[in-house]
Amino acid sequence: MLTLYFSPGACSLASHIGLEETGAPYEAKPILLAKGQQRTAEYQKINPRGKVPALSVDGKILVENTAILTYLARRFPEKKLMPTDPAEEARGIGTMCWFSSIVHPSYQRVNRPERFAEGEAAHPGVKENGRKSFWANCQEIDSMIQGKEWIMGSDYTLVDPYALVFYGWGERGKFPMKDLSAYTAWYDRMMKRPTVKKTVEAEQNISTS
Ligand SMILES: N[C@@H](CCC(=O)N[C@@H](CS)C(=O)NCC(=O)O)C(=O)O
Repeated sequence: MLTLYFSPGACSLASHIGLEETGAPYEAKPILLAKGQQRTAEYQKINPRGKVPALSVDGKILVENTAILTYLARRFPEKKLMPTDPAEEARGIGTMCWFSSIVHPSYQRVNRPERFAEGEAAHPGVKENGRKSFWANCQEIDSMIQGKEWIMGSDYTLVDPYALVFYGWGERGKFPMKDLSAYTAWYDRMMKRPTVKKTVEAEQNISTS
């Protein structure tokens, strides 16, 4: 049994879409970050770090989008969700590691500056640095996609749903995402995939208040 713990609009959207792409039956359990549900004793038993996503595979817990997406692609090889060539697969994993270690924290500095510096006086500077870095990262994603249909090239992979998270955050943070022509054309292609559209809409229909 596969059970995904996610929060609407959070980075867990990547794993949520990844699961949908497998076509396998799964249960999706919302953990509402806005309500602090990641800090409940019940969820701490799932992921003591209090983060989403977490994927329970018959009771074994996997965390981190990069690990979950790689697991899903390997568990369902017939779905061809990651390249089979080892070097190409490593290139995809490398891109996801960059998403997780650089791109995600750049947006976090915009959203949660208090996690990066003590004292309110320091927060505007942290936010400003986050905005500059996040925008530079979005521009890098845009250039990565230029001349290609999907992030890795001509084939859709599970690196794509991870990149969707940041396009959404960019829009939410009022960054001029439409100026990024390749990233925006790719976003439109993503939203035409029934699996992606269904998952995004399912998350949007969850009330977070
Ligand atoms: N690198 C992790 C990041 C996980 C993460 O930071 N998730 C955020 C949501 S985008 C979270 O659960 N935040 C809750 C909190 O920090 O209280 C991954 O890719 O899974």
